[in-house]
Amino acid sequence: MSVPKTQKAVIFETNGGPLMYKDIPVPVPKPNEILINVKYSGVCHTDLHAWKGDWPLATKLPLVGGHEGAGVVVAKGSNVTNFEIGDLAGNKWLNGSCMGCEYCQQGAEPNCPDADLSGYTHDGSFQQYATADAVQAAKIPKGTDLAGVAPILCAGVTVYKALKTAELRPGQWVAISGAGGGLGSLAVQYAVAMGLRVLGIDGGDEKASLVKSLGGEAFVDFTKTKDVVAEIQKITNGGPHGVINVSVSPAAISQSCQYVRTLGKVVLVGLPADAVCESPVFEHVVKSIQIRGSYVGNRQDTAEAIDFFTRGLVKSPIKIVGLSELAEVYKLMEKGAIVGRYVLDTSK
Ligand code: 8ID
Ligand code: ZN
Ligand code: ZN
Repeated sequence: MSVPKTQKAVIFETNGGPLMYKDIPVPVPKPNEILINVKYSGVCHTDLHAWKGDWPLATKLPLVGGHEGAGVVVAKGSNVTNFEIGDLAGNKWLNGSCMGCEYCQQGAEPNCPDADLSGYTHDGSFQQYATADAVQAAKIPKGTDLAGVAPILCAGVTVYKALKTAELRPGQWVAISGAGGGLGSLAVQYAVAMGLRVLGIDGGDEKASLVKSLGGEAFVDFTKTKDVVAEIQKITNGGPHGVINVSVSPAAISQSCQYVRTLGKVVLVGLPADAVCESPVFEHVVKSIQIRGSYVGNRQDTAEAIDFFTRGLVKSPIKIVGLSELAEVYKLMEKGAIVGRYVLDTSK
């Protein structure tokens, strides 16, 4: 396969600075890396955090963002044995980890203190050709719809792992807070596929109908409901057994500790800047609730999450626009106005 010397990318030089759509050199894979010709890339809210630089972790600069890239392997380094040219592969958030620490050793590679992150510490998928560590790169089965699978590479893997972290049983209630966004719209479907009863929480009629169409049994509109806690507890007859927090609202996250059922589990996933999850100690103890963090997923979680997609159990509610339109996507995302997920076509 012939690989050009230059390519289109969206790159920024300072956090919050101009998002430049321009020609940059095609990166050369290191011995442990593959080069992916990215066809489509999802836009995760994490990419917006990275561009703004609002997390307590510095980004690489200049930076090409993006970590939901789906494409074709067009070159590989001399040590790579698990990918062939022509295979389908994906860039995901965890680009690489040390593989030697206590956490890597037990398969908790995302928790590695030396984790290398696509679109954060390593140039990501908002370019036509992106490198990826062959150990962590996602394997995508031949014939898979690349635009549809793109959001699975971060959003899908993350919510699937978060649902496993909640340790719920079929027939129990799970609330998805932020259900109409990128992670939320996939969380609703993974939860339904796992046999759970889903209550979605988000704002606006479009998000309500999306959540219902994806199998959500109930929806609470936080912009219209006077007492969100009481309403959720009424619908679920005492509160959901688990809550997956994928909103970017600190208030919504703290609120989930109030409406969760006795013995229930609150899972933290969304990462609003400078947020604190407040849980009143008395109720926390008497109800014996648990608060757990969940951070993307490992290679096995990735393979399982992709399998749900390729088997048709989960669909990606996507809108496809050109790579050059990333700045407009960020504007909509900042307002909470995105229903489902935006995916960038790198040829436009
Ligand atoms: O591994 C992880 N923990 C991980 C992986 C991937 C993404 C964490 N994240 C983080 C992102 O960095 C971001 O902080 O998850 C968060 C959500 O990412 P997203 O799904 O890509 O964002 P989105 O599409 O903008 O969806 C957010 C939704 O939250 C709703 C919005 O309306 C939107 O639909 N929301 C808000 I903002 N306030 C709400 C509230 N009070 C609310 N929903 C319910 N109640
Ligand atoms: Zn992400
Ligand atoms: Zn490690």
